[in-house]
Amino acid sequence: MEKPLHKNENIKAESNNLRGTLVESLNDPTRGDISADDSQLTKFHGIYLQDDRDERSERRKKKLDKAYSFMLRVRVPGGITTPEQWLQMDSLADRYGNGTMKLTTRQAYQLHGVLKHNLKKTVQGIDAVMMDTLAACGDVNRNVMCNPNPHASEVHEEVLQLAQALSDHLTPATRAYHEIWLDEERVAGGEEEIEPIYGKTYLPRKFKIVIAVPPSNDVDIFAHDLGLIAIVSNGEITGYNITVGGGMGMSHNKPETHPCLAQVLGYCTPDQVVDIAEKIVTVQRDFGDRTNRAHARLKYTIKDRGLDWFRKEVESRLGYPLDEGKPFSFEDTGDRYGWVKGVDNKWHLTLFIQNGRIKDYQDLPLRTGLREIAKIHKGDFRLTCNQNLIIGSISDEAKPVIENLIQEYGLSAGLSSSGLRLNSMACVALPTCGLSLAESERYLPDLITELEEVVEAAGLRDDAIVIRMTGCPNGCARPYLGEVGLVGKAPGKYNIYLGAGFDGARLNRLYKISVKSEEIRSELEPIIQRYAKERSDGERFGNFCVRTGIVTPWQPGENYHEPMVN
Ligand code: SRM
Ligand code: SF4
Repeated sequence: MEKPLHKNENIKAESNNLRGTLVESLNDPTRGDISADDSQLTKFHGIYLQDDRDERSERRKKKLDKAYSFMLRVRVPGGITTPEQWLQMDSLADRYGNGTMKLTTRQAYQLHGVLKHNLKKTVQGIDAVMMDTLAACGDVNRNVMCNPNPHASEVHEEVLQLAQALSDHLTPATRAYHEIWLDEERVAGGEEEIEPIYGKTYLPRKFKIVIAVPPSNDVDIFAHDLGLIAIVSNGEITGYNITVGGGMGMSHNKPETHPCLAQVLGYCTPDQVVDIAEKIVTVQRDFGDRTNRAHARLKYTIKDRGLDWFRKEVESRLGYPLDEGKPFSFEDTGDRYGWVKGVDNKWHLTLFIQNGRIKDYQDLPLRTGLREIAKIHKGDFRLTCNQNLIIGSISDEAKPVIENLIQEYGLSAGLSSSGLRLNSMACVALPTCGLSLAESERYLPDLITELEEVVEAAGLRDDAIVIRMTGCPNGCARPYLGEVGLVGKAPGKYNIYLGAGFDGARLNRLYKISVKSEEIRSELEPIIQRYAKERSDGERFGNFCVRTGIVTPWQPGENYHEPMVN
């Protein structure tokens, strides 16, 4: 018997291309939330219904509704924004949000804490500076990521343009967003609106595209549904390797769910990329599992049917075969910090932003300092794939002025952090994320402070070790590609994963289950000490853990949820 479709499929099919009853829900002044069905649809508009989980139990006791508010995610292909856009996001965060901005692991902005009656004004504010939240979430192609340094070389500039082209091509065609949020008039005449690529039920699940320029793998190409690796010869892009089927998300103790590394599907020329991406999206549209959302990502479509089947299906839609993938190699997944001059003869400064949270901290007026820079800056603000920020395109004359502001507000202090901190990422988790099982963003900085005592004592202060934490197994900070991955299991408890490749090409492996926060240090300390003493020349922490058998690399087919028994 055929399995029934997941209920979200009907919500999409009956939504009239993402309209649903959103207008009614938004206009209902008696409640701070929206209907359950509409809350699935707002995701396609980049908007999530959330509640303040810090307040949940107190409000429950008082028999009050949850403290509802919304998160808005702004799509920024390639992460490049203007100072005007930065200032607007900063101002919207105060006017309608919780006074902070979050730079995400996928080069986007997020605002949290927006009340229902302020949603429309917030979207309109974002639109006023030529940005949008459409398709930042939902079962469609999301923000397209690429290296945020278009001025590192002409190749990087070309890659940014491709990211924008892919993003434009795969944006849903529906006018629902413009009607609902921007008051665009519905076209009269009853002509049916067509979604040429997605159709009425869009994709079975979210879809993510990135482009990498080796040797940097800052986009974490193997974590994404579709990746493109620029193949460069004599300073020019000759084509791209196409990777498919990466993904991080899983559920604890469900062996049928697990992260997957993307695999190389083939190679194509630059002019073929957009069409190939469309064909790959349509294969997933037609064959992805619409009965079970925990099994609906492209990684499972490929796992179930095989890469060869997938290639044939894509090729038959293209009408030509794909060439074989070309050799490539990556070095790291991190950002390059500090000042650098680009081929455009301008200066670019990469700042460390702890977990991407822009706010004024007690000892660091980060948000104020960046606002002051945005007021006078003539270049750009670029969001990296690691939750950091580049103040880009600064002229020789402007550099000392920007540098003065950086010093005045202490914005470069973070750059002298330990190698562990500079290579850390944490997802949002509590209090806004409805799925989190444990703290992440609010806890990782303190854990790193503890671990810094260990790395400093071991003489490893400046060694880059990639550490990533999430509050649940969904993998929003790509923790399964961390040399140290910490994944929330329950309040104050984390699974520890070890041994991912520094180049982002090998997943880590479960090392210990449900370790209490106060015991994480003692679990990691002996391994870090051993690493300091026994590592070979230039050996990375993750590679060391694998070479010495602290963990063995996970192989597809093995249960990712079982720890290695030593
Ligand atoms: Fe994520 C769901 C935050 C990158 C895998 N993610 C969520 C939600 C929306 C929770 C929800 O569904 O109610 C989180 C909102 C928290 C909040 O309060 O803001 C959330 N994800 C984030 C961000 C903001 C984390 C961050 O701290 O930066 C990232 C936003 C990226 C963006 O700008 O688009 C973010 N999420 C990721 C990544 C990393 C990536 O894509 O490179 C992943 C793993 C890669 C992947 O997709 O496989 C990721 N998020 C998930 C999943 C698991 C998907 C799966 O296939 O199982 C969920 C849950 C879901 O979709 O059901 C999820
Ligand atoms: Fe929330 Fe889990 Fe994603 Fe963290 S990993 S933001 S806890 S869904």
